[in-house]
Amino acid sequence: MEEKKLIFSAIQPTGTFTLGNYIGAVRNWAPLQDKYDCIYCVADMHAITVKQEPAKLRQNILSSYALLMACGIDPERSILFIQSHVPTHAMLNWILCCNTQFGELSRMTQFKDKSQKHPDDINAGLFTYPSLMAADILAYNADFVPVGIDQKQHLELSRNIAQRFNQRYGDFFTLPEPYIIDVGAKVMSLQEPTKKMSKSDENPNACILILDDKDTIVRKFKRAVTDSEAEVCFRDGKDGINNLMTIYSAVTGKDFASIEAEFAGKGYGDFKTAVGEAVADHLEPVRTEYARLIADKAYLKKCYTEGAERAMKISSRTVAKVYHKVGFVDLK
Ligand code: ATP
Ligand code: LTN
Repeated sequence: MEEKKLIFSAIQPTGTFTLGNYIGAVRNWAPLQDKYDCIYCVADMHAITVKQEPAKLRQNILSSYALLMACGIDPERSILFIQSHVPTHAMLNWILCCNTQFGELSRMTQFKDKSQKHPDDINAGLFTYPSLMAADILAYNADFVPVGIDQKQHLELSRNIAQRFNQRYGDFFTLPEPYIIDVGAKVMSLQEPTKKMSKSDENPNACILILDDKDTIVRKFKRAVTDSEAEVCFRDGKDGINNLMTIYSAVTGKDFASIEAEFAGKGYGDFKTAVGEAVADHLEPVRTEYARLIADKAYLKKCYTEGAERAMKISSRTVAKVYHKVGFVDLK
């Protein structure tokens, strides 16, 4: 039998997932379980590269874990774990840091954006974030990494790090490939549609959280920034409408031509309401399943404990081989 390819991805528990996280990344993870072996992780170590309040972080880690399950990730079929439970990521990170160049890290746009946003805390972890992300992926020798388009640059760096290691120490790591969807790989802010929708946006009207209730979702869409025309069509310069069309297409499966036809002669008000309702209806089952899971802490604990054990088993083999390759003395 042909061996299945391996998928790895992760998300930071920096808050409730947005519609951007959902459409661009997380909702694509469940269907991949049919065709691939999948490993998914809550990247809590990445989250502390910006300041987090400890009690809130702990809550966010658990809720992110439950949300991933509510989005269809099955912790038996796949490996679903919390990054800090599996110390091999930090171990491999160090080796990879020593194979990553300062210049490469300096070019990362996420580092530049986040250091501008948090000028009082430009810490070393924020700078070396991509090496830890490479460690996450390479610890399992993943073939494909499903992410939104904003993570493409980090993935290219992971490939370069893997390649450099392979050249220095002999072929070892699989070079991971990004797996990026066509429609919705970058969902934009509802208030500033030239910026990506982000969990950490301060303006609550800018992003839809996947646990928002229907009224909130519809209200946020009604307030979405558009343009001064009145035509629902996908065109350069119509960033707000293009974004709403992308979202509507992602949740209804309709293509742009049929969306344009559906709203021909109608105003933006009708269109915004339709998008809001479609999104709320689409997210309803996720909200219901989340409420059920988050109430069952014992079950969540069982799942993340087993997930960590399974992840540790695979990644510790990788780390032992890497330690040997770089010239460390074997302990056993
Ligand atoms: P933060 O605001 O804390 O930086 P974030 O909302 O950007 O967080 P991440 O945890 O960095 O989210 O990303 C999780 C996944 O969601 C990644 O695969 C990322 O590419 C994807 N993603 C994030 N924002 C969007 C977006 N607006 N559109 C599409 N995909 C997105
Ligand atoms: N940096 C990612 C989260 C992340 C990740 C990973 C994604 C951490 N480790 C490994 C893919 C593979 C982000 O989405 N901001």
